[in-house]
Amino acid sequence: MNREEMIAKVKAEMPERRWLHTQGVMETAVILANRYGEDPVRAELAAILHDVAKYWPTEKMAQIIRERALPPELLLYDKELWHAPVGAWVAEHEYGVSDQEVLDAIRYHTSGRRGMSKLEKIVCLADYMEPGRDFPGVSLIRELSEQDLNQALVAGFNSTISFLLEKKKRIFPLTVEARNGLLE
Ligand code: DGI
Ligand code: FE
Ligand code: FE
Repeated sequence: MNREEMIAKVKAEMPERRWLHTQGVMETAVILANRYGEDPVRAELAAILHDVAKYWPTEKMAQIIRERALPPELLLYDKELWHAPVGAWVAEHEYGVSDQEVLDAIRYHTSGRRGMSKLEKIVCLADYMEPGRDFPGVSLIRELSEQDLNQALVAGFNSTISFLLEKKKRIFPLTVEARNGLLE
């Protein structure tokens, strides 16, 4: 599947506002890849597909997690986490992506994990700070992203963790580990 076919198929999977967000993540991921010495083509590919499963019905995501042996503990945490590993599965099996690092950038774009690759960090950070994002702390994340990929990403996880604490939600352990790893 070429880039244009992929874009058309992804666009058809989501409402207009989510496609605008995806385009913002694509642009931002390319900028960050060029800034931090990563391949902009792979960063853009992961960005195109990162939210491909965002609008799948909950039950369909749960089914993929169970049947395709994705980490079952995901089912104990917020459903918002599920579209990332399911998206990686869709990218591989419905879009023919075979680059494991691109698939991992999709897989970990929401939760993060300890020892993230540069590509994973770029996609996760681009998702936090694309131009359409507006939440408390986003301007600090954008500022930090000019100088320090790790510190910018820590600021991103800080805002998610604060949000989850405020909502009295559970925190997926990989997010805590991702943040700890970046601070070591
Ligand atoms: O898919 P997007 O909206 O573009 O962004 P995302 O993939 O980063 O999803 C973020 C949502 O996931 C956000 O509303 C917080 C929620 N979430 C729930 N539990 C966790 C979590 N995010 C992280 N990083 N860790 C969690 O434990
Ligand atoms: Fe997402
Ligand atoms: Fe996103």
